[in-house]
Amino acid sequence: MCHGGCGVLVHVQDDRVVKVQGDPGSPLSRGRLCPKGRASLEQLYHPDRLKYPVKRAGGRGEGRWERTSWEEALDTIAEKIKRIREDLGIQSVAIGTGTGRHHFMHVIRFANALGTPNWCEPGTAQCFIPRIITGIMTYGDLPIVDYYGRVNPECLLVWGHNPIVSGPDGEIQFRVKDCLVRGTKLIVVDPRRTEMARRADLWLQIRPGTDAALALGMMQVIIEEDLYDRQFVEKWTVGFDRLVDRVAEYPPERVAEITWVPAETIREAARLFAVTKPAALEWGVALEQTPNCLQTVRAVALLPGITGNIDIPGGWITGMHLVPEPDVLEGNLSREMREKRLGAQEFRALSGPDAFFPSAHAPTLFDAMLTGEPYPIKAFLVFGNNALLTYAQSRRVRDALASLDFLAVMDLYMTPTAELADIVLPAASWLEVDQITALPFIANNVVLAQQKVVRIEECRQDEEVFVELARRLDLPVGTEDLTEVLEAQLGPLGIGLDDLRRRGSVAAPIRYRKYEEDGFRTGSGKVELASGYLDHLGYDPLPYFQEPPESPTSSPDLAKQYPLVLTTGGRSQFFFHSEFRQLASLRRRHDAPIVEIHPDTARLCGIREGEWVWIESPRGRIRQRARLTDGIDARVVHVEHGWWFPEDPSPEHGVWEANANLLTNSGPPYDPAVGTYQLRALLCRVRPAAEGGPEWAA
Ligand SMILES: Nc1nc2c(c(=O)[nH]1)N[C@H]1C(S)=C(S)[C@@H](COP(=O)(O)OP(=O)(O)OC[C@H]3O[C@@H](n4cnc5c(=O)[nH]c(N)nc54)[C@H](O)[C@@H]3O)O[C@H]1N2
Ligand SMILES: Nc1nc2c(c(=O)[nH]1)N[C@H]1C(S)=C(S)[C@@H](COP(=O)(O)OP(=O)(O)OC[C@H]3O[C@@H](n4cnc5c(=O)[nH]c(N)nc54)[C@H](O)[C@@H]3O)O[C@H]1N2
Ligand SMILES: [Mo]
Repeated sequence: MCHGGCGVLVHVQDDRVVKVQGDPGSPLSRGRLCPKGRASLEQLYHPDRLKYPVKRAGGRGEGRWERTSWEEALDTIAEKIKRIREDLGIQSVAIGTGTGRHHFMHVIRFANALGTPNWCEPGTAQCFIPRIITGIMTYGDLPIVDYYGRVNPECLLVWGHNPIVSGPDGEIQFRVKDCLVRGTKLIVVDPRRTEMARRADLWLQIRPGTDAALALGMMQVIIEEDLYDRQFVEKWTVGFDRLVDRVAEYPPERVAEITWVPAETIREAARLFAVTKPAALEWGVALEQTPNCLQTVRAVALLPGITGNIDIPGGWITGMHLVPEPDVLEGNLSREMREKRLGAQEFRALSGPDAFFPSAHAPTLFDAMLTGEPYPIKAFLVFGNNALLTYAQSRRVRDALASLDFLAVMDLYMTPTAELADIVLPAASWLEVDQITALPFIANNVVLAQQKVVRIEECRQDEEVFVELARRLDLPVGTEDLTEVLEAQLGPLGIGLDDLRRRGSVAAPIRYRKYEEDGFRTGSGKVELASGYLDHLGYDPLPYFQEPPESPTSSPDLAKQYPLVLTTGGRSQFFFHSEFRQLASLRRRHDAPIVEIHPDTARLCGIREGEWVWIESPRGRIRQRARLTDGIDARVVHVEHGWWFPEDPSPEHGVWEANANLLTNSGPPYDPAVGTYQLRALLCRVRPAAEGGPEWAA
């Protein structure tokens, strides 16, 4: 139901799942489950699930639907694609998806098979991909924390991340908790006092959006005080001298002014991280949601490098890569099409022909829907994304989707996004799909099998739809059954899908210091403190700090009207983005969207605990319920993302009430290399909502 990784035992009686429990034999979770996992049956059999395909019966977004057959639905979609392909070219058909669910790589595979360069996801410029490409350009691979060997990390640097709630990317929360129990020293960089921050030896309460300055400042201390790993740096890195010059611009006193973290705390954190061995970096999505995304991620990424913690037991290691990703049929996309990808010319590390993991730039794509420039986008096929909730500036997204000739959405529920579609397809949930998943993501140290145990009504898994469409369109590739693709992935393991299912999972012992045999898989064969890849693409090869474009410092006039710094999206244990608001057991535990405000600020604004509050930014306003806490800086406000109210009337389902992305900004400036827009580090103001909460909350 999330990024996965917890092994379960599924009990079936008379074709019905009656119980889902943690599997004590699971190599990652060892029998434990989070509240979402325990709500699996509620999700599987929820009465509001979409059960068969429907087509629009009234005007777009009127909420009137008519049942249709899979045959008719797929024929209609194939016909639309054919028509647009003939009239305008296949690049005018775009494919959308959400974060790494089972079908993620298959969406890319399908887009490449179709021949369109325009697939997108709310995360590519805002989540994980910047960390992956930074890992590749710097270390030749994405490093992860070594929770898997005999040596426990002695120090964890947890940055913009709350893994014991979010457990993302297959680094599940239980592993992090187990690690902490063994007495690991903890440094947490977070504007909020999370559970991790509470447990920390050092908590650096940073001003949102200033992380690059802090990382550069910590490196300045480590280098100046000679605490870096001289031997490793000399033998295995390039660009150290240039890094020394760069960090000289960031002495702790200057960094303290930028970040609000006291200079002495910066020094302490730098020392603790540098002298404790082995140490590792546990970094999160908060680094990736401002227009200085890539250089922020790069700055933080270099800390384990200069301290010699790369690929050592208990350190920051590269993975075993037991199985490859599914073949995404990249060869099917011509150079010409790659150049045409929306964003390719400007955001060369996100969308360009030389990008490691190319996708379209979402704001450019929505603009093309609205304006027809640089060329029209006429159809959007969305597989698992509630776009009105997870892209910035939701009203603009709504306008873009409403302007399309054709919108198809595949989902588990009739979401506010699906309500705008011409055709809605019923998706299978996790107990209804076949897949293999290798975790943690990218590292692929453990391979797990997941198998379809039941089938609900006419729900199908997304991959089946891609194959059906590829066949209807007579595509030259991408027409094989899913099983064939999965078997091909298992090739290197020398076992078949049935074997893997019998075993449940396969793991391999970790090998360390792999670079001693064949070097780092970067252009230079070394750790690139100065990046040759960024240099080649025309970007600064060394990390730097840039003030967020909307902040008390960079937009002081605006700050007079919106004096508070806004950040969004810290995760809740009970939801996954916009999902699960229907599930009673989870909703009971977290019934309303929560805005966190410092008690002093609340007093100034006349806000009381538990009261409904308007949060306003230059782009819009929303209502959430106040939680007063001195765990947040008095100058900062945090709102939750993903809130809609399935119980509210169709077709809007309360999407304009509490949705954080009415406040965020999808406009420029963007990160020059990866096109990131502003989901965090914005400005806002708060005041009590005299009218109370939205209707449902009454
Ligand atoms: N339960 C649950 N789990 C999830 C998800 C979910 O929705 N629900 N989503 C999944 C996905 S796709 C992702 S990407 C991951 C994300 O999971 P994480 O990487 O853990 O990210 P968040 O919880 O969004 O934010 C982490 C912390 O960043 C802090 N923060 C906010 N702004 C800043 C800033 O400017 N600088 C710093 N240093 N910190 C800041 C927040 O206070 C928060 O505590 O979680 C995944 N797992
Ligand atoms: N303001 C703000 N916005 C954010 C973030 C933030 O921190 N702040 N975080 C961002 C991040 S990191 C990410 S990754 C994105 C995530 O964005 P998304 O992954 O797009 O998340 P959702 O909007 O919840 O959309 C997922 C939809 O897919 C459906 N679904 C679930 N499983 C399946 C399936 O197997 N098949 C199909 N077809 N549908 C399925 C769900 O019912 C849901 O409607 O959000 C981003 N948006
Ligand atoms: Mo994400």
